[in-house]
Amino acid sequence: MRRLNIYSLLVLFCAVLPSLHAEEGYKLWLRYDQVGDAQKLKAYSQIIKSYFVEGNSPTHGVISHELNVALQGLLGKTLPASQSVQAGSLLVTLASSPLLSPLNVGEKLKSAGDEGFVIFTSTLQGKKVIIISANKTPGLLYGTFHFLKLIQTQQDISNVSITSAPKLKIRILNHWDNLDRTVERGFAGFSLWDWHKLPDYLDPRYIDYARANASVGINGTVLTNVNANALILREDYLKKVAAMADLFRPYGIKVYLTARFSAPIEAGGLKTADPLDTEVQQWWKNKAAEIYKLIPDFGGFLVKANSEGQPGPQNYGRSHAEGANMLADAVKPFGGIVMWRAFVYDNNVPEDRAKQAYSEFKPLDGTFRDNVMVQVKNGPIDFQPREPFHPLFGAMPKTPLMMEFQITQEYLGFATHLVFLPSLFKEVLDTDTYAKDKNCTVAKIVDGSIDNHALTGMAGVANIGNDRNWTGHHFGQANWYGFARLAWDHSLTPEQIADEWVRMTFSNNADVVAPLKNMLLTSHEAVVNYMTPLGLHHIMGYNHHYGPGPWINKGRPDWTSVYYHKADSAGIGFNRTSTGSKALDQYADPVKKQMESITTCPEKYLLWFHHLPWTYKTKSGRILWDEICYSYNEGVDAVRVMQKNWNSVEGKVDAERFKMVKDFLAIQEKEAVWWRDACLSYFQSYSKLPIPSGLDKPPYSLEYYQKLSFPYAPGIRPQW
Ligand code: GCW
Repeated sequence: MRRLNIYSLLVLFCAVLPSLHAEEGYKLWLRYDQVGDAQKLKAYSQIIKSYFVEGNSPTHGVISHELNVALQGLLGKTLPASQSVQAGSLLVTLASSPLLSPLNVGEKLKSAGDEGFVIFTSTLQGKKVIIISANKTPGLLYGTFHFLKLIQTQQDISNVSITSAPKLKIRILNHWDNLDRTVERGFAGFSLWDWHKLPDYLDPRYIDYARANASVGINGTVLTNVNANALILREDYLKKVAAMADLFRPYGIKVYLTARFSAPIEAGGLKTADPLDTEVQQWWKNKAAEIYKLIPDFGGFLVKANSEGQPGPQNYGRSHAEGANMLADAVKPFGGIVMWRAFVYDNNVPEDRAKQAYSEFKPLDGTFRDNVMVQVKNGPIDFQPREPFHPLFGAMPKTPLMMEFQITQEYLGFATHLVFLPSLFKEVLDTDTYAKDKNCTVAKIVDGSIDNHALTGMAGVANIGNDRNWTGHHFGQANWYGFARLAWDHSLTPEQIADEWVRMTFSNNADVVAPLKNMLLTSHEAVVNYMTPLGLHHIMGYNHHYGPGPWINKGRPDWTSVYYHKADSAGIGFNRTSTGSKALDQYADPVKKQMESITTCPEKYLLWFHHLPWTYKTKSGRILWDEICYSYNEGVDAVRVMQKNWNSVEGKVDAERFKMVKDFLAIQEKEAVWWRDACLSYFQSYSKLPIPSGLDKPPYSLEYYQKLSFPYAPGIRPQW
């Protein structure tokens, strides 16, 4: 009996072993599981009988490989790769192919540029085929992945007609990865880049990284942290970078690096890094030439200068433009660009931190070289759960402004909270800046359509590490995916993105799609409510930014919480109106007017712009204090609904991912309660008002919450 038990356990263990391996989340949204719906499977198999990839560049090789793997998985059988047009061919070829001459494909691709594509059903040589075509090879790659997505999400492909082109030119990930493999604000393990073994050993994972990015149209990657190390510019490191660039090239991905402004001193032995010094200028020119010799398609530099202790042109009394232009001149002959960050603020400046980037950069509009983009974070403080849009959007018409979003959840619960960021991204992109007139949304500023810029882009601070599932939380993958989809097409809705991602990553089963979409689409509002409702911001733990810390009042004032919430016995909130810091002066008139008036200011931004008494009557009819209490509770409740939704898919998704997400949701629930209780305890010490009846009261004293400490919270360099 005993033996039998052990035996059956063993059999059971062996039976789950393969699926354990298969369900670790490594495959992201490229799972290519066989189409479950038998009718659809039959229809797909009747329509596509073989594939024909015409051309033989390395990218064509990538396409053939992907089609081979994907179609085999999705259709459950090997499709022949043919070299001629046949009935049921999936033909992948450039518009210039003589095969397509009868079809006038060029016309369809007129505004598709170098990366756009068409997918259409047609008749060629009397045979019914599906054609994926593009002006240039990258378009074929993107078209292929798009086509595969149609099957992954079980769309009808009996008569396809799709044209798609990216709205932005540069769609790039920013890795805040250090050379020692720690990742600043990274919560998914260590850096993927194994610098020690490069360039001799190329981890196959680099290819999977490139594939995943190509599948969603990412075409650039900044490998190194913006808090930069000049070592990356040394010859041996550049060779490592070149090895990665060689791997990424067939996937349409260019490599970029961060440039430490003081590199001429640290890496070049010069006495200064003054951008107007001719020796310094020459050093950068030589460095650029050296880089381009190794990496002919090197993308360029990303720079954080004179911000949070980083060196920059202001160390020499020069402006950001003078610094950026020096680097721009160095890479210009090779077609490179400079992405110069506008994330600057200085605690020696007595001005509201929210105003400083604008004050610094707006006067520089029109003084940057044409290969410089100014990279602006979505909001004026720092990737908070919710911020109004950054006032620089719309304020620098002569300069291409690049959007910087944070995909890694530095301020949104790290990797254990499920928060679907496309909701946050879209809220910002769709906001009207009124820069010229109405309908000048942030998206239209960024895509260059308002001010006629050809150089356009969007950067996402990556949430990727060497965890097997890449992003720590299985649902963190949706943020990588969603960022990329919006960088390609900012008109997509969070609902569309969630739908695609759920179907590809989990299941097309309606009983799974509906609850998972519900979780995703309610998650952003939930985190805002349980962390920083009604416009509150920057009240997290000090330095590591983990958990609540509204009491933080020591150190650099603009790194404390009290600087931002300004709670006192009279009320709470940061007055940024004309009677306060006047930050609203930095916005166009209609925005300013709307936010300035307490009756028209949306309540989601109330305490961002106004300081109000605890007894102020909010739109719900409740006093402000009560509204804060209810909002925190709504956040907690929403997490509990997410848990219910997730529990409903047990048995309908694989057990491994189910368990991990369930455990993470329990952490999220616990931490949402912690945020609520800690913040309400603290604010109550000022409001002196009771928690409304019916709502949970914090179980511990304020001192209890204040004493919690997390010396090893992840995301910053270990300090032991
Ligand atoms: O939000 C802050 C982070 C820093 C980061 C900085 C930046 C890379 O706390 O860790 O540094 O933003 O964006 O430069």
